[in-house]
Amino acid sequence: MANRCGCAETDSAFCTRLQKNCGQVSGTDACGVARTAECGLCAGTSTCGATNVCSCTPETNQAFCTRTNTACGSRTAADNCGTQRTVDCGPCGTCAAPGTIPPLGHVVNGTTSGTSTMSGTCGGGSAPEQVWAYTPQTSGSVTISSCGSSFDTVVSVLSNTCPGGAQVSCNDNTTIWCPNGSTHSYVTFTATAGTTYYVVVDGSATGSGGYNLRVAPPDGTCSVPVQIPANGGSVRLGVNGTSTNSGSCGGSGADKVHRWVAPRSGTATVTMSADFWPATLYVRAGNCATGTQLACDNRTNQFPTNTISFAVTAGTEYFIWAGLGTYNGPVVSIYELTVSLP
Ligand SMILES: [Ca+2]
Ligand SMILES: [Ca+2]
Repeated sequence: MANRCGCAETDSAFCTRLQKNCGQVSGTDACGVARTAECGLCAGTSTCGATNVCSCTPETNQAFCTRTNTACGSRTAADNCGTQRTVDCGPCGTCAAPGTIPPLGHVVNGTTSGTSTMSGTCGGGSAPEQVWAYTPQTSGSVTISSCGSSFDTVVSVLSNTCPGGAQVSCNDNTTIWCPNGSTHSYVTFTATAGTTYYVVVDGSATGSGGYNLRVAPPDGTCSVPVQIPANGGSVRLGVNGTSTNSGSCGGSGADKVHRWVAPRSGTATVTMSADFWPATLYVRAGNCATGTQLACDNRTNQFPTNTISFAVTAGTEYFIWAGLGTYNGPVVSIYELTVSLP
């Protein structure tokens, strides 16, 4: 405290004048007297440095991502010191942040880069990978093909846990036909509905790059047809295997069946866009396999769109068959089917 007549300086003013804001500070006060003052504690996450100034040490990027619950990708938020930061929280497509394959499959795309963190028993130890989670809604056979990818892929599948889950399938190269070569991968396994499978897209040797996965789900049989909502709309699937039904205009190849209950009477229209040809689309009423066929359209042109229109009665079940005109076998083809209401 000041002890000179006409001169006084509080500890607070002393600290402020010396531009200190924490800890014990010694100096000469405004009255010319040597003194030591307590300049206070630092707030929040900042700490008192050697110069008696509070400062905040910015958290690491990893700590930032963890604190902001960001598993992957770019995130902009205030860091622990209150400063806005944009942080790359790492690639999506890891065990911790896998991509999601829809239950009905179809096609997903990605690009691998960086360094290897995991591998399958059939390869991938030196190549980067990406992970996709797939939880089928139906038990049965699943097929996944990387045909169309830009590099020599290795694909493995783990069940339940990633990393470390039991490997249910692993393939580097297959002789199954693919238009762009023989280094694509092809896995097939028997899935249990509701179980999550982790599909790891890896590379042979150090291979990496753009890839796609074509996924054929178990759904689409008479016992488990693909359900179309009452209000119609689109579904996208992969299809392979062996024909289970055919229409009057064609359809001796692999197929899928969809069940739809018409919400009102009138004329419904169904279209199918396919990456295969010939392609066949037909509909049966009442019974999946043996019901009366109401319409049938077979297309032989490349990348066709099939269309059928037929009279429907409110409350009646319709079984819409989509499939390959002639091909039976393992290659995964894809299509999109759209049901339009009367
Ligand atoms: Ca790898
Ligand atoms: Ca391969």
